[in-house]
Amino acid sequence: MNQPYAPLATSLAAVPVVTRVDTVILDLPTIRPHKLSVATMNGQVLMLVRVHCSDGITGVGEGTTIGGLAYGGESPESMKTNIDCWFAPVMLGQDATRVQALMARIGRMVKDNRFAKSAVETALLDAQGKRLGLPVSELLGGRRRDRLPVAWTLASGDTARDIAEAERMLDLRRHRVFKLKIGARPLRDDIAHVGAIKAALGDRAAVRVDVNMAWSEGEAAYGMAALADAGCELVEQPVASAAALTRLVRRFPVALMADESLTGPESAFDLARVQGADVFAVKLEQSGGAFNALRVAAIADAAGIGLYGGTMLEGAVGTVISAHAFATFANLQWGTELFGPLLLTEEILQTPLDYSDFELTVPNGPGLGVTLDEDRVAFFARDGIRKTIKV
Ligand code: MUC
Ligand code: MG
Repeated sequence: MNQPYAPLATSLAAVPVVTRVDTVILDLPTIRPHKLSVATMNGQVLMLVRVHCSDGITGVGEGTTIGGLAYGGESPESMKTNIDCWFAPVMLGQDATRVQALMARIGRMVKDNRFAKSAVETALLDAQGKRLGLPVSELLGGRRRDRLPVAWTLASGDTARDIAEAERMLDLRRHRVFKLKIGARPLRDDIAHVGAIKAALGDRAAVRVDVNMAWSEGEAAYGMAALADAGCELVEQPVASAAALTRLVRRFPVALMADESLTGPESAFDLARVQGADVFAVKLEQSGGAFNALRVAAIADAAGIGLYGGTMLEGAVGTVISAHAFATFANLQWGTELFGPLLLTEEILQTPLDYSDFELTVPNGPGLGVTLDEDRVAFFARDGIRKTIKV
């Protein structure tokens, strides 16, 4: 007689469980100082988490922030501590194949900590994809595209240097959409900076700005009008308050994008309900992981809000999980900014990601489809080999 299901005892015995959770912090230099209104970054700190399973499979995930605690309530160090002390005990011995069930279990025991949750979920998805022989994008519903357009951020703080950098990116055919970080200088200086860059690049490139919440509502009203005149096509999070975003949207002939206001499906729903933005910058870490990012995208779609694939300046692992998620989005009208690994001087993958013809190729192998170069990881680990050599 056909037995459609294996007896319970056999299937339970075969279930791979989480056996160990390791974390490590890497310190990597950036190619140049990266100046935002909230912080100047001279390097990036990556928190890598590895989830080891009883079937011998290990998945990897990553957490980063921007300028330590300058952008939000989590730091790479807080992610490491909280995963070591509070996530790991909740995960050990649990079924590693039920990623959403295990994330729900973690959610019951651990409040907030969206970035750390995103890193752990990434590692579980990587492991499950490897187990099934499928790219993570297939576990997230199935990819709709293999290549993603990638914008570059000009943030050297110097107009001439930014123009030269943009010209180099155009020559290399790496980027033709440029996001300018503004908000740290007087408003008129910022407008002149944007206008000079747009005038130099002309129709060869699109120019957008990110104010990272630095402006008051009044400054934003003046700034958005002037930026539209300067040929800027999109303004990202000019003010902190979601209510102020709602009052600014569609008053000027320039798209308004929400970033920091989006902290997951609930805030996305609140903003969508009042049509508070033209575009959502979806970030996996800000959303609390890939599944939540898909929920944010579905809310935007339902509300007629455009989508953009954002970054927390992640390294390779965080960039690739974002790429897998964005590859499944029904709409991605504004492309992505998944350039994080290109801002770092060091490669930590065995095979670097493919950035070519203005796009990033979404890896196709099982899981995330990337392999860490363990020697490089050991070298750049905090208190690791590099530190030992220096001392
Ligand atoms: C942000 O606020 O969007 C994305 C690109 C970049 O340079 O900084 C980030 C953060
Ligand atoms: Mg932003």
